[in-house]
Amino acid sequence: MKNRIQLLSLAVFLTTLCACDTQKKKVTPPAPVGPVPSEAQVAWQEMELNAFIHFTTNTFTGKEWGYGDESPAIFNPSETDVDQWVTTLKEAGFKGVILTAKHHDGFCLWPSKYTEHSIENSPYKDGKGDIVREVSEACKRHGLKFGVYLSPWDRNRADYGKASYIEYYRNQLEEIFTTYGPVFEMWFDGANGGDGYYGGAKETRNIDRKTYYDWPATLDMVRELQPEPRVIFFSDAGPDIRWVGNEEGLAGETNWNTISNDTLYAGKAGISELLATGSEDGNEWIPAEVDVSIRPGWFYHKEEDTKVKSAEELFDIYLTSVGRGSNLLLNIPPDKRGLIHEKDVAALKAWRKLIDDTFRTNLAAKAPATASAYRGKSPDYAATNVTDEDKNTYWTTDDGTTTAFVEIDLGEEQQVSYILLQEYIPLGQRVKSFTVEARQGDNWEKITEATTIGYKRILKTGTVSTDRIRVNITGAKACPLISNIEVY
Ligand code: FUL
Repeated sequence: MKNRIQLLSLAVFLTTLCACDTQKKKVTPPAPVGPVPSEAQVAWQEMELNAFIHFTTNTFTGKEWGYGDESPAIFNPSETDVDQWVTTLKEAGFKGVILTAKHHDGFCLWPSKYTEHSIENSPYKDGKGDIVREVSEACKRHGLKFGVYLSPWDRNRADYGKASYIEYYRNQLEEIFTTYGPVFEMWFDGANGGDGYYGGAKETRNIDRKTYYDWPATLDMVRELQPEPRVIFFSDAGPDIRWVGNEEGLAGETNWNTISNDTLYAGKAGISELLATGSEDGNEWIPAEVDVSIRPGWFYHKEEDTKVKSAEELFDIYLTSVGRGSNLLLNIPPDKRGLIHEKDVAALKAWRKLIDDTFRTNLAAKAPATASAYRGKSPDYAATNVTDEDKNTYWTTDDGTTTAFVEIDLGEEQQVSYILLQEYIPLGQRVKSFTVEARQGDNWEKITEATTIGYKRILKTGTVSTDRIRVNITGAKACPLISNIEVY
Protein backbone atom coordinates (compact mmCIF):
# COMPACT_ATOMS: atom_id res chain seq x y z
CA MET A 1 0.00 0.00 0.00
CA LYS A 2 2.81 2.36 1.08
CA ASN A 3 4.58 1.64 -2.21
CA ARG A 4 1.48 2.48 -4.20
CA ILE A 5 1.12 5.85 -2.44
CA GLN A 6 4.79 6.62 -3.10
CA LEU A 7 4.37 5.76 -6.76
CA LEU A 8 1.29 7.97 -7.03
CA SER A 9 3.06 10.95 -5.48
CA LEU A 10 5.93 10.47 -7.90
CA ALA A 11 3.49 10.52 -10.84
CA VAL A 12 1.81 13.69 -9.54
CA PHE A 13 5.24 15.34 -9.08
CA LEU A 14 6.31 14.43 -12.61
CA THR A 15 3.02 15.70 -14.14
CA THR A 16 3.45 19.01 -12.32
CA LEU A 17 7.00 19.25 -13.61
CA CYS A 18 5.82 18.69 -17.20
CA ALA A 19 3.04 21.27 -16.81
CA CYS A 20 5.57 23.84 -15.58
CA ASP A 21 7.77 23.04 -18.54
CA THR A 22 4.92 23.58 -21.03
CA GLN A 23 3.99 26.82 -19.31
CA LYS A 24 7.56 28.01 -19.59
CA LYS A 25 7.38 27.28 -23.33
CA LYS A 26 4.32 29.52 -23.82
CA VAL A 27 5.77 32.26 -25.97
CA THR A 28 4.09 35.66 -26.01
CA PRO A 29 2.58 36.76 -29.32
CA PRO A 30 4.09 39.77 -31.09
CA ALA A 31 2.78 43.21 -30.13
CA PRO A 32 0.88 45.13 -32.83
CA VAL A 33 2.97 47.33 -35.11
CA GLY A 34 1.68 50.66 -36.37
CA PRO A 35 -2.04 51.24 -36.96
CA VAL A 36 -4.15 48.09 -37.06
CA PRO A 37 -7.50 47.45 -38.78
CA SER A 38 -10.82 47.40 -36.98
CA GLU A 39 -12.72 44.12 -37.02
CA ALA A 40 -15.09 45.63 -39.58
CA GLN A 41 -12.17 46.57 -41.83
CA VAL A 42 -10.73 43.04 -41.64
CA ALA A 43 -14.16 41.60 -42.50
CA TRP A 44 -14.39 44.04 -45.42
CA GLN A 45 -10.91 43.09 -46.69
CA GLU A 46 -11.88 39.42 -46.57
CA MET A 47 -14.74 40.14 -49.02
CA GLU A 48 -12.15 40.86 -51.77
CA LEU A 49 -14.70 41.20 -54.60
CA ASN A 50 -17.65 43.58 -54.74
CA ALA A 51 -19.78 44.73 -57.64
CA PHE A 52 -20.80 48.28 -58.51
CA ILE A 53 -24.08 48.99 -60.27
CA HIS A 54 -24.44 52.30 -62.09
CA PHE A 55 -28.01 52.84 -63.21
CA THR A 56 -30.02 56.04 -63.65
CA THR A 57 -31.42 58.35 -66.37
CA ASN A 58 -27.92 58.29 -67.93
CA THR A 59 -28.68 54.74 -69.04
CA PHE A 60 -31.38 56.25 -71.25
CA THR A 61 -29.70 59.49 -72.35
CA GLY A 62 -26.32 57.98 -73.15
CA LYS A 63 -24.56 60.41 -70.80
CA GLU A 64 -22.03 59.68 -68.10
CA TRP A 65 -22.85 62.73 -65.98
CA GLY A 66 -26.50 63.81 -66.26
CA TYR A 67 -26.94 67.57 -66.10
CA GLY A 68 -29.84 67.31 -63.64
CA ASP A 69 -32.59 68.46 -66.01
CA GLU A 70 -33.52 64.97 -67.28
CA SER A 71 -37.20 64.20 -67.12
CA PRO A 72 -38.01 61.20 -64.89
CA ALA A 73 -40.30 60.13 -67.77
CA ILE A 74 -37.27 58.75 -69.66
CA PHE A 75 -36.47 56.19 -66.97
CA ASN A 76 -38.26 53.09 -68.23
CA PRO A 77 -36.35 49.78 -67.91
CA SER A 78 -39.29 47.61 -68.90
CA GLU A 79 -37.68 44.17 -68.47
CA THR A 80 -35.94 44.83 -65.17
CA ASP A 81 -34.91 41.65 -63.37
CA VAL A 82 -32.78 42.35 -60.32
CA ASP A 83 -32.52 38.62 -59.62
CA GLN A 84 -30.70 38.32 -62.94
CA TRP A 85 -28.28 41.04 -61.75
CA VAL A 86 -27.65 39.55 -58.35
CA THR A 87 -27.39 35.90 -59.41
CA THR A 88 -25.02 36.84 -62.25
CA LEU A 89 -22.86 38.72 -59.75
CA LYS A 90 -23.01 35.98 -57.15
CA GLU A 91 -21.94 33.33 -59.65
CA ALA A 92 -19.03 35.57 -60.66
CA GLY A 93 -17.84 35.51 -57.04
CA PHE A 94 -18.88 38.94 -55.77
CA LYS A 95 -19.72 39.17 -52.08
CA GLY A 96 -21.44 42.57 -52.06
CA VAL A 97 -23.28 44.94 -54.40
CA ILE A 98 -23.10 48.75 -54.30
CA LEU A 99 -25.95 50.51 -56.10
CA THR A 100 -26.02 54.14 -57.27
CA ALA A 101 -29.18 55.14 -55.40
CA LYS A 102 -28.52 58.67 -56.72
CA HIS A 103 -25.82 59.79 -59.16
CA HIS A 104 -24.69 63.38 -59.82
CA ASP A 105 -27.91 64.12 -61.83
CA GLY A 106 -29.92 63.81 -58.62
CA PHE A 107 -32.48 61.25 -59.91
CA CYS A 108 -33.41 58.89 -57.06
CA LEU A 109 -33.89 55.18 -57.68
CA TRP A 110 -36.22 55.04 -54.67
CA PRO A 111 -39.38 57.11 -54.07
CA SER A 112 -37.76 59.64 -51.75
CA LYS A 113 -40.27 61.75 -49.88
CA TYR A 114 -37.88 64.70 -50.09
CA THR A 115 -37.92 65.20 -53.89
CA GLU A 116 -40.05 64.87 -56.98
CA HIS A 117 -36.97 63.96 -59.01
CA SER A 118 -37.32 60.23 -58.51
CA ILE A 119 -38.51 56.90 -59.81
CA GLU A 120 -41.96 57.74 -58.44
CA ASN A 121 -42.46 60.10 -61.39
CA SER A 122 -41.18 57.63 -63.96
CA PRO A 123 -43.15 55.08 -66.01
CA TYR A 124 -41.24 52.29 -64.27
CA LYS A 125 -43.93 50.10 -62.66
CA ASP A 126 -46.31 53.06 -63.10
CA GLY A 127 -44.42 55.06 -60.53
CA LYS A 128 -44.72 52.29 -57.92
CA GLY A 129 -41.25 50.89 -58.51
CA ASP A 130 -38.31 51.09 -56.11
CA ILE A 131 -35.00 49.80 -57.42
CA VAL A 132 -33.20 50.39 -54.12
CA ARG A 133 -35.70 48.15 -52.33
CA GLU A 134 -35.60 45.54 -55.10
CA VAL A 135 -31.81 45.30 -55.08
CA SER A 136 -31.49 45.31 -51.28
CA GLU A 137 -34.07 42.50 -51.07
CA ALA A 138 -32.48 40.50 -53.89
CA CYS A 139 -29.14 40.77 -52.08
CA LYS A 140 -30.74 39.37 -48.92
CA ARG A 141 -32.38 36.58 -50.91
CA HIS A 142 -29.12 35.54 -52.54
CA GLY A 143 -26.82 36.12 -49.56
CA LEU A 144 -24.88 39.15 -50.82
CA LYS A 145 -24.23 42.32 -48.86
CA PHE A 146 -25.92 45.52 -49.94
CA GLY A 147 -24.11 48.85 -50.27
CA VAL A 148 -25.12 52.34 -51.39
CA TYR A 149 -23.66 55.14 -53.51
CA LEU A 150 -25.43 58.45 -52.84
CA SER A 151 -23.75 61.25 -54.77
CA PRO A 152 -23.05 64.25 -52.55
CA TRP A 153 -22.95 66.42 -55.67
CA ASP A 154 -26.51 66.96 -56.91
CA ARG A 155 -26.90 68.85 -60.20
CA ASN A 156 -30.69 68.85 -59.95
CA ARG A 157 -31.17 70.54 -56.58
CA ALA A 158 -31.86 74.27 -56.53
CA ASP A 159 -30.20 74.60 -53.15
CA TYR A 160 -26.96 72.72 -53.92
CA GLY A 161 -24.22 74.82 -52.32
CA LYS A 162 -26.49 76.11 -49.53
CA ALA A 163 -26.86 74.79 -45.98
CA SER A 164 -30.36 73.44 -46.66
CA TYR A 165 -28.96 70.98 -49.21
CA ILE A 166 -26.90 69.31 -46.48
CA GLU A 167 -30.12 68.75 -44.54
CA TYR A 168 -31.66 67.25 -47.70
CA TYR A 169 -28.65 64.97 -48.21
CA ARG A 170 -28.79 63.79 -44.58
CA ASN A 171 -32.53 63.21 -44.80
CA GLN A 172 -31.94 60.96 -47.77
CA LEU A 173 -29.24 59.04 -45.95
CA GLU A 174 -31.64 58.56 -43.08
CA GLU A 175 -34.36 57.35 -45.45
CA ILE A 176 -32.00 54.81 -46.98
CA PHE A 177 -30.50 53.52 -43.75
CA THR A 178 -33.84 53.16 -41.99
CA THR A 179 -35.70 51.62 -44.95
CA TYR A 180 -33.23 49.44 -46.83
CA GLY A 181 -30.43 48.58 -44.40
CA PRO A 182 -28.23 47.10 -43.24
CA VAL A 183 -25.74 48.77 -45.57
CA PHE A 184 -22.26 47.21 -45.59
CA GLU A 185 -20.49 50.02 -47.48
CA MET A 186 -21.43 53.63 -48.05
CA TRP A 187 -19.79 55.28 -51.05
CA PHE A 188 -19.18 59.04 -50.92
CA ASP A 189 -18.06 60.07 -54.39
CA GLY A 190 -15.25 62.59 -54.74
CA ALA A 191 -16.73 64.48 -57.74
CA ASN A 192 -18.27 67.57 -56.19
CA GLY A 193 -19.40 70.89 -57.58
CA GLY A 194 -19.31 72.30 -61.10
CA ASP A 195 -21.92 73.23 -63.64
CA GLY A 196 -25.46 71.91 -63.47
CA TYR A 197 -29.17 72.56 -63.80
CA TYR A 198 -29.66 73.43 -60.11
CA GLY A 199 -33.43 73.84 -60.32
CA GLY A 200 -33.16 75.91 -63.48
CA ALA A 201 -30.32 78.22 -62.45
CA LYS A 202 -28.01 76.50 -64.96
CA GLU A 203 -24.77 77.78 -63.51
CA THR A 204 -21.48 76.66 -62.08
CA ARG A 205 -21.38 76.14 -58.33
CA ASN A 206 -18.25 75.47 -56.40
CA ILE A 207 -18.23 74.33 -52.84
CA ASP A 208 -15.46 74.17 -50.26
CA ARG A 209 -14.84 70.44 -50.27
CA LYS A 210 -13.26 70.51 -46.84
CA THR A 211 -16.05 72.27 -44.99
CA TYR A 212 -19.32 72.29 -46.98
CA TYR A 213 -20.55 68.78 -46.17
CA ASP A 214 -19.39 68.69 -42.54
CA TRP A 215 -18.65 65.00 -43.02
CA PRO A 216 -17.87 64.19 -39.37
CA ALA A 217 -21.45 65.11 -38.35
CA THR A 218 -22.94 63.14 -41.27
CA LEU A 219 -20.87 60.06 -40.47
CA ASP A 220 -21.83 60.25 -36.78
CA MET A 221 -25.47 60.44 -37.80
CA VAL A 222 -25.19 57.34 -39.98
CA ARG A 223 -23.32 55.39 -37.30
CA GLU A 224 -26.12 56.20 -34.89
CA LEU A 225 -28.71 55.01 -37.40
CA GLN A 226 -26.80 51.76 -37.94
CA PRO A 227 -24.48 50.99 -35.03
CA GLU A 228 -24.22 47.34 -36.12
CA PRO A 229 -23.14 45.93 -38.46
CA ARG A 230 -20.60 48.71 -38.66
CA VAL A 231 -20.86 50.40 -42.06
CA ILE A 232 -17.62 50.93 -44.00
CA PHE A 233 -17.30 54.50 -45.29
CA PHE A 234 -15.56 55.00 -48.62
CA SER A 235 -14.28 58.37 -49.81
CA ASP A 236 -11.08 59.61 -51.43
CA ALA A 237 -9.65 59.88 -47.95
CA GLY A 238 -11.50 57.31 -45.87
CA PRO A 239 -12.21 57.17 -42.97
CA ASP A 240 -12.55 53.39 -43.40
CA ILE A 241 -11.31 52.82 -46.95
CA ARG A 242 -9.65 55.08 -49.49
CA TRP A 243 -9.89 55.55 -53.24
CA VAL A 244 -6.96 53.94 -55.06
CA GLY A 245 -6.39 57.12 -57.11
CA ASN A 246 -7.27 55.77 -60.59
CA GLU A 247 -10.11 54.04 -62.38
CA GLU A 248 -7.94 51.59 -64.33
CA GLY A 249 -7.98 48.73 -61.86
CA LEU A 250 -4.49 49.36 -60.52
CA ALA A 251 -3.42 49.27 -56.90
CA GLY A 252 0.21 50.24 -56.29
CA GLU A 253 2.83 47.52 -56.65
CA THR A 254 3.76 48.72 -53.22
CA ASN A 255 0.50 48.97 -51.35
CA TRP A 256 0.40 49.99 -47.68
CA ASN A 257 -2.93 49.86 -45.89
CA THR A 258 -1.55 52.68 -43.80
CA ILE A 259 -1.68 56.34 -44.77
CA SER A 260 -1.89 59.67 -42.94
CA ASN A 261 -5.32 61.16 -43.45
CA ASP A 262 -4.08 64.75 -43.29
CA THR A 263 -1.90 64.14 -46.38
CA LEU A 264 -4.99 63.34 -48.43
CA TYR A 265 -6.58 66.30 -50.03
CA ALA A 266 -7.73 66.66 -53.60
CA GLY A 267 -5.54 68.68 -55.92
CA LYS A 268 -2.38 67.89 -53.99
CA ALA A 269 0.51 67.01 -56.31
CA GLY A 270 1.15 63.28 -56.45
CA ILE A 271 -2.10 62.46 -54.69
CA SER A 272 -3.01 59.64 -57.12
CA GLU A 273 0.33 57.96 -56.59
CA LEU A 274 0.01 58.34 -52.81
CA LEU A 275 -3.50 56.85 -52.84
CA ALA A 276 -2.25 53.86 -54.85
CA THR A 277 0.71 53.10 -52.58
CA GLY A 278 -0.35 54.37 -49.17
CA SER A 279 2.54 55.17 -46.85
CA GLU A 280 4.72 52.90 -44.80
CA ASP A 281 4.66 55.33 -41.89
CA GLY A 282 0.99 56.33 -42.26
CA ASN A 283 -0.78 56.92 -38.97
CA GLU A 284 -4.13 55.33 -39.87
CA TRP A 285 -5.34 52.03 -41.33
CA ILE A 286 -7.24 53.01 -44.51
CA PRO A 287 -6.99 50.26 -47.17
CA ALA A 288 -7.46 51.07 -50.85
CA GLU A 289 -10.47 50.02 -52.91
CA VAL A 290 -9.97 49.56 -56.65
CA ASP A 291 -13.03 50.75 -58.60
CA VAL A 292 -13.13 50.11 -62.31
CA SER A 293 -15.82 49.45 -64.91
CA ILE A 294 -16.23 46.37 -67.09
CA ARG A 295 -16.95 48.85 -69.93
CA PRO A 296 -15.28 52.15 -70.84
CA GLY A 297 -18.13 54.10 -69.16
CA TRP A 298 -19.74 53.68 -65.75
CA PHE A 299 -23.21 53.60 -67.34
CA TYR A 300 -24.50 51.32 -70.08
CA HIS A 301 -24.14 52.65 -73.64
CA LYS A 302 -25.05 50.44 -76.58
CA GLU A 303 -22.03 51.57 -78.60
CA GLU A 304 -19.80 50.08 -75.90
CA ASP A 305 -21.21 46.55 -76.33
CA THR A 306 -18.09 45.73 -78.33
CA LYS A 307 -15.81 47.17 -75.65
CA VAL A 308 -16.69 44.95 -72.70
CA LYS A 309 -13.44 43.90 -71.01
CA SER A 310 -12.45 40.33 -71.83
CA ALA A 311 -11.99 37.59 -69.23
CA GLU A 312 -8.21 37.96 -69.67
CA GLU A 313 -8.33 41.72 -69.09
CA LEU A 314 -10.49 41.20 -66.02
CA PHE A 315 -8.08 38.54 -64.77
CA ASP A 316 -5.18 41.02 -65.08
CA ILE A 317 -7.25 43.52 -63.09
CA TYR A 318 -7.87 40.84 -60.46
CA LEU A 319 -4.10 40.43 -60.13
CA THR A 320 -3.45 44.19 -59.89
CA SER A 321 -6.21 44.74 -57.30
CA VAL A 322 -6.91 41.69 -55.11
CA GLY A 323 -3.45 40.40 -56.02
CA ARG A 324 -1.94 43.59 -54.60
CA GLY A 325 -3.83 43.51 -51.34
CA SER A 326 -6.83 45.68 -52.28
CA ASN A 327 -10.50 44.94 -52.80
CA LEU A 328 -11.86 45.07 -56.34
CA LEU A 329 -15.10 46.99 -56.92
CA LEU A 330 -16.04 46.06 -60.47
CA ASN A 331 -18.83 48.05 -62.12
CA ILE A 332 -21.36 46.14 -64.22
CA PRO A 333 -24.05 48.55 -65.49
CA PRO A 334 -27.52 47.21 -66.41
CA ASP A 335 -28.76 48.14 -69.87
CA LYS A 336 -31.90 49.96 -71.00
CA ARG A 337 -33.96 46.81 -70.60
CA GLY A 338 -32.92 46.64 -66.97
CA LEU A 339 -30.77 43.55 -67.49
CA ILE A 340 -27.05 42.85 -67.32
CA HIS A 341 -26.20 42.60 -70.99
CA GLU A 342 -25.35 39.19 -72.48
CA LYS A 343 -21.82 40.35 -73.35
CA ASP A 344 -21.12 41.32 -69.76
CA VAL A 345 -22.62 38.07 -68.45
CA ALA A 346 -20.39 36.07 -70.81
CA ALA A 347 -17.26 38.02 -69.82
CA LEU A 348 -17.99 37.52 -66.12
CA LYS A 349 -18.55 33.77 -66.56
CA ALA A 350 -15.32 33.33 -68.50
CA TRP A 351 -13.45 35.44 -65.93
CA ARG A 352 -14.75 33.30 -63.05
CA LYS A 353 -13.69 30.16 -64.89
CA LEU A 354 -10.21 31.58 -65.47
CA ILE A 355 -9.82 32.37 -61.76
CA ASP A 356 -11.15 28.96 -60.72
CA ASP A 357 -8.97 27.08 -63.21
CA THR A 358 -5.84 29.03 -62.30
CA PHE A 359 -6.26 28.72 -58.54
CA ARG A 360 -7.87 25.26 -58.40
CA THR A 361 -5.07 23.19 -56.84
CA ASN A 362 -2.97 24.71 -54.12
CA LEU A 363 0.25 22.70 -54.32
CA ALA A 364 1.26 23.93 -50.88
CA ALA A 365 -1.92 22.89 -49.02
CA LYS A 366 -0.90 21.04 -45.85
CA ALA A 367 2.64 20.73 -47.22
CA PRO A 368 5.55 20.36 -44.77
CA ALA A 369 7.27 23.69 -44.13
CA THR A 370 10.39 24.73 -42.26
CA ALA A 371 11.86 28.13 -41.45
CA SER A 372 15.26 29.69 -40.83
CA ALA A 373 13.85 30.85 -37.48
CA TYR A 374 10.56 30.86 -35.61
CA ARG A 375 9.39 32.67 -32.57
CA GLY A 376 10.68 31.23 -29.31
CA LYS A 377 10.91 27.84 -31.06
CA SER A 378 7.21 27.53 -30.23
CA PRO A 379 4.94 25.35 -32.39
CA ASP A 380 2.39 28.20 -32.09
CA TYR A 381 4.53 30.23 -34.51
CA ALA A 382 6.09 27.47 -36.61
CA ALA A 383 6.49 27.45 -40.38
CA THR A 384 3.68 24.92 -40.93
CA ASN A 385 1.21 27.68 -40.01
CA VAL A 386 1.64 29.05 -43.54
CA THR A 387 0.34 25.84 -45.13
CA ASP A 388 -2.28 24.77 -42.54
CA GLU A 389 -5.12 26.60 -44.36
CA ASP A 390 -6.05 28.40 -41.13
CA LYS A 391 -6.09 32.19 -41.49
CA ASN A 392 -5.79 32.66 -37.73
CA THR A 393 -2.40 30.99 -37.34
CA TYR A 394 0.86 32.47 -38.59
CA TRP A 395 4.59 31.89 -38.83
CA THR A 396 6.65 34.58 -37.14
CA THR A 397 10.08 35.21 -35.68
CA ASP A 398 11.48 36.66 -32.47
CA ASP A 399 11.13 40.40 -31.93
CA GLY A 400 13.92 42.17 -33.78
CA THR A 401 14.29 39.42 -36.41
CA THR A 402 13.06 41.10 -39.56
CA THR A 403 14.70 38.88 -42.16
CA ALA A 404 14.03 35.15 -42.35
CA PHE A 405 12.93 32.50 -44.78
CA VAL A 406 10.30 29.82 -44.91
CA GLU A 407 10.63 26.77 -47.13
CA ILE A 408 7.77 24.68 -48.48
CA ASP A 409 8.28 21.08 -49.54
CA LEU A 410 6.02 20.34 -52.50
CA GLY A 411 6.77 16.61 -52.18
CA GLU A 412 7.69 16.16 -55.82
CA GLU A 413 8.58 18.18 -58.91
CA GLN A 414 5.64 20.47 -59.74
CA GLN A 415 4.90 23.09 -62.38
CA VAL A 416 4.59 26.40 -60.53
CA SER A 417 3.14 29.59 -62.08
CA TYR A 418 1.74 31.65 -59.18
CA ILE A 419 2.45 32.27 -55.53
CA LEU A 420 -0.08 33.73 -53.10
CA LEU A 421 0.97 35.17 -49.74
CA GLN A 422 -0.95 36.69 -46.83
CA GLU A 423 0.13 38.64 -43.80
CA TYR A 424 -1.75 38.34 -40.52
CA ILE A 425 -3.03 41.92 -40.67
CA PRO A 426 -4.88 42.19 -37.32
CA LEU A 427 -1.42 42.91 -35.81
CA GLY A 428 -0.43 45.42 -38.51
CA GLN A 429 1.18 45.36 -41.95
CA ARG A 430 4.91 44.70 -41.75
CA VAL A 431 6.64 43.20 -44.79
CA LYS A 432 8.58 45.74 -46.90
CA SER A 433 10.32 43.38 -49.32
CA PHE A 434 10.63 39.70 -50.14
CA THR A 435 11.88 37.31 -52.79
CA VAL A 436 10.61 33.90 -53.87
CA GLU A 437 13.02 31.16 -54.90
CA ALA A 438 12.53 27.72 -56.43
CA ARG A 439 14.93 24.81 -55.88
CA GLN A 440 16.63 23.80 -59.10
CA GLY A 441 18.86 20.79 -58.40
CA ASP A 442 21.38 22.00 -55.80
CA ASN A 443 20.67 25.66 -56.43
CA TRP A 444 17.98 28.14 -55.53
CA GLU A 445 16.73 30.34 -58.34
CA LYS A 446 14.87 33.59 -57.75
CA ILE A 447 11.50 33.39 -59.53
CA THR A 448 9.92 36.63 -58.37
CA GLU A 449 10.23 39.45 -55.85
CA ALA A 450 8.08 42.27 -54.57
CA THR A 451 7.69 44.81 -51.81
CA THR A 452 4.52 44.70 -49.70
CA ILE A 453 2.23 41.74 -48.99
CA GLY A 454 -0.59 43.04 -46.77
CA TYR A 455 -3.89 41.19 -46.70
CA LYS A 456 -3.02 39.28 -49.90
CA ARG A 457 -0.35 39.25 -52.59
CA ILE A 458 -0.53 37.15 -55.74
CA LEU A 459 2.49 37.03 -58.04
CA LYS A 460 3.07 35.38 -61.38
CA THR A 461 6.31 33.43 -61.27
CA GLY A 462 6.59 32.35 -64.90
CA THR A 463 6.12 28.59 -65.18
CA VAL A 464 8.94 26.76 -63.43
CA SER A 465 9.42 23.15 -62.45
CA THR A 466 10.49 22.65 -58.83
CA ASP A 467 9.99 20.56 -55.67
CA ARG A 468 10.67 23.29 -53.10
CA ILE A 469 9.72 26.93 -52.75
CA ARG A 470 11.42 29.39 -50.46
CA VAL A 471 10.03 32.77 -49.43
CA ASN A 472 12.71 35.13 -48.10
CA ILE A 473 11.52 38.09 -46.13
CA THR A 474 14.25 40.63 -46.85
CA GLY A 475 12.80 43.64 -45.05
CA ALA A 476 10.03 44.22 -42.52
CA LYS A 477 8.92 46.93 -40.07
CA ALA A 478 9.09 44.31 -37.29
CA CYS A 479 9.01 40.52 -37.07
CA PRO A 480 6.95 39.37 -40.09
CA LEU A 481 3.65 37.53 -39.53
CA ILE A 482 2.80 35.29 -42.48
CA SER A 483 -0.52 33.50 -42.15
CA ASN A 484 -0.78 31.82 -45.52
CA ILE A 485 1.24 30.79 -48.56
CA GLU A 486 -0.33 29.08 -51.56
CA VAL A 487 1.40 27.79 -54.67
CA TYR A 488 -0.24 27.19 -58.06
C1 FUL B 1 -16.69 59.14 -60.20
C2 FUL B 1 -17.98 59.62 -60.82
O1 FUL B 1 -17.86 60.92 -61.30
C3 FUL B 1 -18.31 58.63 -61.91
O2 FUL B 1 -19.44 59.00 -62.65
C4 FUL B 1 -18.51 57.27 -61.26
O3 FUL B 1 -19.64 57.29 -60.41
C5 FUL B 1 -17.27 56.88 -60.48
C6 FUL B 1 -17.42 55.58 -59.71
O4 FUL B 1 -16.91 57.89 -59.58
O5 FUL B 1 -16.15 60.03 -59.31
